[in-house]
Amino acid sequence: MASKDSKNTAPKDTKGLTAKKSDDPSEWYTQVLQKAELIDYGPVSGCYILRPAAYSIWEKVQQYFDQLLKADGVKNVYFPLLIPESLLSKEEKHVAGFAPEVAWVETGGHTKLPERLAIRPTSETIMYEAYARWIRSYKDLPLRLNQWCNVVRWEFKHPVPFLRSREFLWQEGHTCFASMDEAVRETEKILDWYVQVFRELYALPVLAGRKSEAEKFAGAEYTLSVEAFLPNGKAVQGATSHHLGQHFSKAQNIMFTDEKQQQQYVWQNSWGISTRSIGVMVLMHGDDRGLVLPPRIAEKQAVIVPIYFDDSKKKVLQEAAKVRDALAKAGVRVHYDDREEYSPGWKFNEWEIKGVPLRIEIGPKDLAKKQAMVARRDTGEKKAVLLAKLKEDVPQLLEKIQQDLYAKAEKHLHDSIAHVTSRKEAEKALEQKKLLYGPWCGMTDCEEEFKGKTTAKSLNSPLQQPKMKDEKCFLCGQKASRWFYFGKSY
Ligand code: 86X
Repeated sequence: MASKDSKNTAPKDTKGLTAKKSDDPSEWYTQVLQKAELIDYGPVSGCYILRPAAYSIWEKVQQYFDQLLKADGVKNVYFPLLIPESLLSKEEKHVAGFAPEVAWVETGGHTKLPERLAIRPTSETIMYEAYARWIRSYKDLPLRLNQWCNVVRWEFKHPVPFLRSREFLWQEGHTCFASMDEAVRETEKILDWYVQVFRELYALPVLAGRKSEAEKFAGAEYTLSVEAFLPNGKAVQGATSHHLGQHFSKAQNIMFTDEKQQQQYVWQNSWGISTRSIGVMVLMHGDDRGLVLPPRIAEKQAVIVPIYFDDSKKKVLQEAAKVRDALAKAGVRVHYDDREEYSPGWKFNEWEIKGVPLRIEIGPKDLAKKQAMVARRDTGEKKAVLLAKLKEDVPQLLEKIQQDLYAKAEKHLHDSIAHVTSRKEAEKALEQKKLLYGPWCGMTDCEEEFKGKTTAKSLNSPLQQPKMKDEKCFLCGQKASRWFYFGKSY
């Protein structure tokens, strides 16, 4: 009940986090996900329930990215979940290395199937089998399709919700072009869109660039990626955009007749972003009080908590409802928490754990001054705003929070980059949980050797970079070919 003494004395909090982000990050992460009601555990290890709070974030990503795709002429499709073993094995490099991760269906009811069926780990082979039949002439190109779906990869490393789950949601784009040039240009365009998703929605800065030979998708000519850098000193791949060259079109015979009546293999790309991105956002912005949501992906952007006593109840509830209506009209995703069975303090805690960007408190003293108290989730700052100004100030504040979260994360990223020119500097920087940036030879054995000793690997290499003069590889001292980011990674 909202009673006289409920205003400042929240009940001993049983909902709050008991782990600190800096002391025990993995316990903190587990608690945040559960207490913010993003995730619950399903009956199968590594397969998680995405509750409404998590799924709504994914829907925002879908909406935003889908719009970019549609405006650019990409069409959505849905291909079957089950892929016959013979089809999955069509492109050797595709399955090589991945085979231990494939989950299989072997029986239908009580009958053993004549051929095992893979639960899609990715859909290259099943889509390209159809592409080979659909594409006949240059007039059928480009063919640019995307699907939003789930995939299963039977990881054996211990599962982590969002970051390393056995089933996850993603979009996978699969495109075919008549020329290599068009395909190459598309890989960079898509990469840019992924940068935008991270920046504009998740308020996360990422490093965009090209993967090393060792870290690229084996079925690709080259792989572009965006990488985020987490507060725990680990990098994590956020999305990828591959140029597949003609590897798959040759393996699966995807050919077209060009304008000179010549038979040609198509040039292909594939690209994807997954629900892993939600985990990156949680880890990056969350704090000791719980989740911190960037306003653009928050289902509830502001929550109104009325504070009243018996004699002020009617008036407060009335005014709070008016504020809700005015904010909704101004385009704010506002929630009015008028539950009577919880105290204001209890509600404050709940919305804090759940990461709602703004809390608007309305009590009798505030109303007497024609104002409300507005508290920011990200900084804890609280200030009075005139009721009449809420409809302008709240949207502005939300935008400010979005920008500030990005700026804070960007500063962390910037401060975490160590420019290195020698192995000694590199090892020291890793101990300090830094990200390495240095001139590198690009050789796989050089990368492998360093990875064996430090577990750090190459992340990517910016597409635009300073001209190489006579730089030496920071690891082996041989001639360097490009500037690369290195770091410990998820
Ligand atoms: C690589 C490549 C690519 C479309 C993307 O990264 C974006 C969206 N696909 C995915 N990859 C596999 O090809 C793969 C294959 C098998 Cl058989 C597997 F079991 C796991 C895999 N994991 C990743």
